[in-house]
Amino acid sequence: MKPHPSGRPRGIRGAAALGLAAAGALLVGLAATPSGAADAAGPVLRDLAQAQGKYYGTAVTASKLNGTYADIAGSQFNSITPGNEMKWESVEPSRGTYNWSGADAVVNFAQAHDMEVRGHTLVWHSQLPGWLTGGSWTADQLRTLMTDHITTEVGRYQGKITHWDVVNEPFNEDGTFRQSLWYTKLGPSYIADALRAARAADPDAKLYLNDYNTDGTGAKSDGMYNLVKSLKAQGVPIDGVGFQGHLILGQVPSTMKANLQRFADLGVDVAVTELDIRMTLPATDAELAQQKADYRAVTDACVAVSRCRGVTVWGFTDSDSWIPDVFDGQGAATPYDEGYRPKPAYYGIAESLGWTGDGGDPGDPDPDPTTGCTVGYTVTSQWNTGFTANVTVKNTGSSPVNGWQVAWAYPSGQRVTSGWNATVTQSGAQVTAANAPYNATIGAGGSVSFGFNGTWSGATPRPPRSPSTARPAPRAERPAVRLGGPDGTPPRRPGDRAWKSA
Ligand code: 9MR
Repeated sequence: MKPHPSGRPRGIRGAAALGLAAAGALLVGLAATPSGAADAAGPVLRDLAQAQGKYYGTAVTASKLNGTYADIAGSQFNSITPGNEMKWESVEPSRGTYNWSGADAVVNFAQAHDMEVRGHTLVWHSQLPGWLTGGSWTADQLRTLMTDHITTEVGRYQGKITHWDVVNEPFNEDGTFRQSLWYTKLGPSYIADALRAARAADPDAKLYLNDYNTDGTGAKSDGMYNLVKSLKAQGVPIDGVGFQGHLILGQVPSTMKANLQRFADLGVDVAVTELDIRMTLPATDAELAQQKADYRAVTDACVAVSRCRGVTVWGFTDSDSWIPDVFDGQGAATPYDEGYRPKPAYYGIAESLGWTGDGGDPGDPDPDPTTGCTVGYTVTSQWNTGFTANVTVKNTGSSPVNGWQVAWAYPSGQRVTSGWNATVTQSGAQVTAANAPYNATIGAGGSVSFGFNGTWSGATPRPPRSPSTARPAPRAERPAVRLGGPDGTPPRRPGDRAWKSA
């Protein structure tokens, strides 16, 4: 079994969790949900990043934060950025009328999953409400509107947002200031004013400037560098610089690490804030392999710079990426495909963060990202002190599985006495069923069944949570199944379903 970085398989962490984990040389993560598949056998980016003293983050769409999308966001990432929900047009579509629903949803999700939040973004030239861009304001009025907006939004989330992108994309490609609404009316001082207002509203949040095409050295990066240097010299509160990282396949700037380091040397933190790496569709194996190398190179740059706080991908799945809408014929820019299967890029990130398993290269035996399973558990007969159960495991992935395990907990004293068609063992509450030699292989779409006898008696309280779930468990680790309905006992009537996939 492939150990979780912490030394335990994640699939069996929850007290009543039933997960499938791989066994033998061919390690295939099977679980009741596709995200569990990645969890059971593969790397966990947030844990790997944390071990490096970094975070790994993702941008999300608040309205999609349920099901598998939420499972992956909450289990793989420990920082979150709302893709659009904190932008001015989202939070104040008409003057004085606020809508915090999307922003609140992201912050609440983050708190429930022990994630940092990158607030994005307070002062930008884009996605501003029409009432603001269409108004005719004096410089004083506009400055007050800007600082009031910052005070309101940063104040609302005070203490809940780790990093704010206070000013977004202030530069032209040649390193001069962008002629935005803000710059043309207020001049460059709008940046210092914005930072001061943000500091006053939340003294603990780290305040960032953020831009694209500043990832490597060059004129635009020089513009940002000179600005940060001058803000620091004036004592303006600036804590960090975000490098968006909207990159093209095969074009990670060779100067990226040196560029991050020179900003760090100015005395600010740095972060890669919106990483995606686009390619011409359809994606070929060679392109996906290059993308893996590219994701690895960007993550390597962050790992190598101690003041790099972390990396955020701009959407973790190709189904939630802005690229196809904006770049004709381009896409496949994120680490998961549209079906939420990890791509080679995901393994490139993991390897950069110290993971040493196999994955994502041609010829790697595992983990085939197109794995998944359903598990059915039925008590076929039951009497005063005993029961017989049957378990069916179906491989819903597109590749055969060679070697499997099913693991679950019996929290209320049930004991397995003998099994067939699998080696069923129990240690305390934990039960593990491993394939027999003759049913190790489950073809794509195929199933195997095994059974066992067990004993039970006495009270049957609801399964407790494992103490190891002190931080809120990602959904994929929560009980995928429930034993015998709400009280955790095998069902009373022969033939009842003891549990079903969540
Ligand atoms: O991902 C965002 C997309 O859904 C919006 O349509 C778009 C509008 O400009 O903004 C996208 O996010 C941008 C981010 O806020 C700032 N950097 C560039 C990102 C991609 O456009």
